[in-house]
Amino acid sequence: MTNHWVDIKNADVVLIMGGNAAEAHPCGFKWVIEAKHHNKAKLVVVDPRFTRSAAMSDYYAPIRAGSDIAFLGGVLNYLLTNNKIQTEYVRSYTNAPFIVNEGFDFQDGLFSGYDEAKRRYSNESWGYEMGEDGYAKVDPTMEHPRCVLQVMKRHYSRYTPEQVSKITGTPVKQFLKVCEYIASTAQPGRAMTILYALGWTQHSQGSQIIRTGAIMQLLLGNVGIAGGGLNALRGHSNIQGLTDLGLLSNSLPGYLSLATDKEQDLETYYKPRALKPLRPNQMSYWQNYPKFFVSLQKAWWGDAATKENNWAFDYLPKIDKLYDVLQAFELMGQGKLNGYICQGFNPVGSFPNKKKIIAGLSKLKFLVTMDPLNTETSEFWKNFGESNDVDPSKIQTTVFRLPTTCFAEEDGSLSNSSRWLQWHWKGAEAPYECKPDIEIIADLFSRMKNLYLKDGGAFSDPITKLSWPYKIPHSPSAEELAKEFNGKALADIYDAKDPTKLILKAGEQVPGFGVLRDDGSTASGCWVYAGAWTQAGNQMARRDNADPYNIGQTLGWAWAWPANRRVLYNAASTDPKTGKPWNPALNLISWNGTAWTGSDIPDIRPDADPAEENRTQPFIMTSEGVARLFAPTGMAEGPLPEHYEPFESPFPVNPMHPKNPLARANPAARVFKGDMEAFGTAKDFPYVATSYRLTEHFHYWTKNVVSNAIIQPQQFVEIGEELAKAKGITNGDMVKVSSMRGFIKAKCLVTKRIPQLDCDGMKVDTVGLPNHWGFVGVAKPGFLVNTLTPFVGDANTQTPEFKSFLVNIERV
Ligand SMILES: Nc1nc2c(c(=O)[nH]1)N[C@H]1C(S)=C(S)[C@@H](COP(=O)(O)OP(=O)(O)OC[C@H]3O[C@@H](n4cnc5c(=O)[nH]c(N)nc54)[C@H](O)[C@@H]3O)O[C@H]1N2
Ligand SMILES: Nc1nc2c(c(=O)[nH]1)N[C@H]1C(S)=C(S)[C@@H](COP(=O)(O)OP(=O)(O)OC[C@H]3O[C@@H](n4cnc5c(=O)[nH]c(N)nc54)[C@H](O)[C@@H]3O)O[C@H]1N2
Ligand SMILES: [Mo]
Repeated sequence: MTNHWVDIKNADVVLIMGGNAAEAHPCGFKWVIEAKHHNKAKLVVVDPRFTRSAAMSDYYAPIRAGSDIAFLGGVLNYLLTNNKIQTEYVRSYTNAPFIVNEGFDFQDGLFSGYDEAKRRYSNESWGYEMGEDGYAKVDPTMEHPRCVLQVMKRHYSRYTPEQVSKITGTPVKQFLKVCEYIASTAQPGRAMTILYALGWTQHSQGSQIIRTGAIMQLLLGNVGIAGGGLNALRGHSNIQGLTDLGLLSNSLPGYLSLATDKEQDLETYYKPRALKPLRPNQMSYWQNYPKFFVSLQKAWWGDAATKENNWAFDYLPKIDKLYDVLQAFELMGQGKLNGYICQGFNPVGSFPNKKKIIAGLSKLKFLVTMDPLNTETSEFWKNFGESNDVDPSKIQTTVFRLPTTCFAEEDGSLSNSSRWLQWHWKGAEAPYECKPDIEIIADLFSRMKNLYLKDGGAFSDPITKLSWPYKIPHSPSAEELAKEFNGKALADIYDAKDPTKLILKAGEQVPGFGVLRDDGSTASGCWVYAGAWTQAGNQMARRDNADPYNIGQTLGWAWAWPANRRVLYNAASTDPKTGKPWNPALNLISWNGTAWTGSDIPDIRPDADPAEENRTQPFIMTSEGVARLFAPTGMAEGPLPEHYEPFESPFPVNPMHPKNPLARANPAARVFKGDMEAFGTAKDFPYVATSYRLTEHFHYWTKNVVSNAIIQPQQFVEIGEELAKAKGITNGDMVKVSSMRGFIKAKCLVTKRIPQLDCDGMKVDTVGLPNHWGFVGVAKPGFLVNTLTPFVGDANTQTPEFKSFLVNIERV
């Protein structure tokens, strides 16, 4: 979230699109109700289904799954042609005035720089025109034909309401009504928040859907303000913590990244990461990358990370490709990966194309599951049901099951969607032989280290020299780890501007990332968490809910990264000329003549006077200092979002580019060899399927709980009345739903809540698949929804396309 849960109450319009907060985030959804009651906010829901969120809305519009870029592209066109943008905000705080290179082009659905053989873009032609002073050129009038605003106007002019309706199936009138609600927030003093989750992320173009939402919010001046923002409602209670701590194959803690195999020395590694500012006076905060990186290496390897060995840079692996979950199972299937530690993860249930997942597991020599529960994954070899995925007599895989505790049986902190780190205390002892995850991993580590010390081995330094300063080596405590993430001074630290002024003594906890150094004198395991456990103690355990401005800004409650800031980019909530809030009633920060003060921690240089020419801008993490409407780097499939069809869709061509087959689905998405042929077509699988959650279950855990199993006992699928009639299906019938990858059988619920859509004369029906059951647990054993889903992911994140694919349905 750019903002936070409580802040939702400050919104004038709440757009829930690509999520179903009432169902999947029922506690947080109360702030939507607060906004409605106390702020007269309008709730607008856009979803293929009339959901529990829609039931509480002021306006609902249906949409075909997988077509959100077309919808939002149409909104951008509406805003740009009707001048419903907050012009001064856009001029000062976005890259709308930046001039794009002459070489940039977009033709037939493809941007310049496409390599068809590699299915990959080179982004060389997507940059800005550079001036002789070394800075990017801008045109503050935003009239230059190649400035970002004009490039965008041309790009989105193709998304007319009629074209949007053809692609999305949303009737023109309903689409325009949603545009009106959205456009009503283009003025200072009105705010819209967007709440989204998997309905946006789980698509082959998910990242670009989210970007389109962000672009829309920027044009409206809704980013950085109270009641605004782009708010990802995260999933598992600590999944925000997972990304913060870098638990992805290409990440390091604090959004640092692993080096690629082309970056074998430290200087080459820093170059694309510690970027110089593209405009005068801008902070380009990532210039501090070396401080965060060296501090991380010191936290991990202590005295073994020295200036001479480049802070142990060689101890880190260099990656040749992304090792995401799809990649791991692809490699397993090829026999190139033969051991797998599966910690708190049930891929047989949760990853696409169950047959392919099971085929991969079947080739392993060993599988370790660490879980409080028994799972489908630990029993993959059982060949449950009718799908005949495995022959148990031929499986050689040894499965080790290590029972773990769960969060209620441990101390620790959870990072929620608001970026708040909230400390929690153990509520009960774990039963039986369960051990905390930390203890299992720590024990595994010490045994491996001892083996290396005893027997030697190739390049064992990264393991034998790992710093391990915990009181009980086989069981580090949550407190010790939290202090390590925060970081401490390894030597006396003096003020950078006044070298006589001692600011921190050796051994003291750092107060924040501002004091981190790149000379080895500080350590910090996750720079964005610096400030969470300072000399003043555990900030995550704070429980002061004082709200002095009465707008939900409780800076004394827990601790938020970065720097306890609650609304990111909050300097954009002020008029660039005066530094006074656009909306004085919702004061995040304002300029008092000498400093920035207010209800939040300023997201700008503390003494950045608005009167200064070229003063520091609020988007300090970009090298431009402003937000990117047009992204010259960072996106796999182009600098501006464009509609592509899901890999399986009822449209044989992309209606935006009917003549170019290369531009049908995301041209930069990674498709493994053989998987392109495994996509189905509308001839055999004429219906759009989408999968989702129910309040009554949490994934595949609660089917182990009797009470949950009683309320939602078994798999069902949902279809609309038109489709039911066409197929002769009545409510309660057993049906078989099949895709190119297999089939499931389930009870069918016929509902008015899934409307049939009309896409330019083509009738589109949706099959809804709640995704909570399997063959382990106390609920009725049966099929897994992910038998049906395709093995393809988003081009940037590799999040699987769970939300739009093709199926057939028949009564059995
Ligand atoms: N009770 C309960 N709560 C949960 C969970 C749970 O299992 N049970 N899981 C948690 C986790 S891990 C997560 S990640 C979150 C997920 O939270 P959500 O993303 O809100 O949950 P989903 O139900 O997967 O999907 C949301 C909605 O997206 C819609 N949708 C599908 N395709 C599209 C599309 O193309 N466009 C648009 N606009 N909408 C589409 C679906 O119809 C559905 O209503 O929930 C969390 N909360
Ligand atoms: N078709 C389809 N598939 C989906 C989705 C969808 O919308 N549609 N959503 C996707 C999403 S967003 C998610 S997050 C995934 C979830 O997929 P998974 O993470 O694979 O599934 P879960 O059942 O949430 O959790 C896995 C296991 O973690 C265990 N666990 C709980 N607490 C602890 C602990 O403290 N330690 C350890 N070691 N284990 C613990 C649980 O018992 C459970 O067995 O599913 C994905 N799959
Ligand atoms: Mo999730």
